[in-house]
Amino acid sequence: MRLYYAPGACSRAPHIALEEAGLSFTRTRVDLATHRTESGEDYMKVNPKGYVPTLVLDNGEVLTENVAILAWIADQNVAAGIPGPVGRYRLLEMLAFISSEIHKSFKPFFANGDDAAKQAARETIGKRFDYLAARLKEDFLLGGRMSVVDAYLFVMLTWAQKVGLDIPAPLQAYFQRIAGRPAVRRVIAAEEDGSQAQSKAS
Ligand SMILES: N[C@@H](CCC(=O)N[C@@H](CS)C(=O)NCC(=O)O)C(=O)O
Repeated sequence: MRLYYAPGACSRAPHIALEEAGLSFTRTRVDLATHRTESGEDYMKVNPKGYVPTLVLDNGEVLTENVAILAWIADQNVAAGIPGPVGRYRLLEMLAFISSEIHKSFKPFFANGDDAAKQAARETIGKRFDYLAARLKEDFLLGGRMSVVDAYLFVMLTWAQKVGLDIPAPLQAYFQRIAGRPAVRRVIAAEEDGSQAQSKAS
C-alpha cells in the first residue's frame, strides 16, 4: 500500500500508525503547493480533494480522511483494539473529536488568520487540551497501549508547540512518551529526509 504525505502535516498521524502497526507500505511525498508528488505524478488524480493523507490499499482502493484511514489501520490488528463492548466506538469517538474539534481549529494558524481568529482558536484548542489532559489516566488516551488516536493527538501537539500554544503538563509528558518511541522517531526522520522509501517496522 502507499501513503501520500506531506512532511509535518496531519498525514504524519497515519504515517506513525502504519509504522507502529508494522505494516508494509511505501511513502510518497506530496508538494501541497503544486499538487505534484516527488516523482512528478499529478496528485489531483490520486485524490481530487488535493489534500493529504491518502492511503492507496493493495487492492487499489483509495482511502482518504484521517478518521477513515486511522480506523482502517486500527482494524488491521483487531487483537490490539480497544477492549470493551464499545471499544471500537470509543476509538471512533476520539478520532472524531480530534478531527473536528482540534485539527480543524488550527486553521487560523496555517491559513493566515487574523489575530482575533488566532486568539479564538487558541482558546478553543486550550479547552480541548484541558479536557484530554483531565481524562488521561493511563499512559495513552484509550488505556495503557498506544493506539491510532495517540498518533493523531501527537501530531496536534507538535503543531501546538510550533505555533506556541499552551500545553497542559499531563499532555507534555504524554507528548514526550510518544516522541521517544522508535516508530515515531523513524517516521520523523523519514519525513525530514523526504526520500521515497519502502517501510516495514521492525
Ligand atoms: N479532512 C481532512 C483534512 C486533511 C488536511 O487538512 N490536510 C492538510 C494537511 S494537514 C492539507 O493537505 N492541506 C492542503 C490543502 O488543503 O490544500 C482529513 O482529516 O484527512
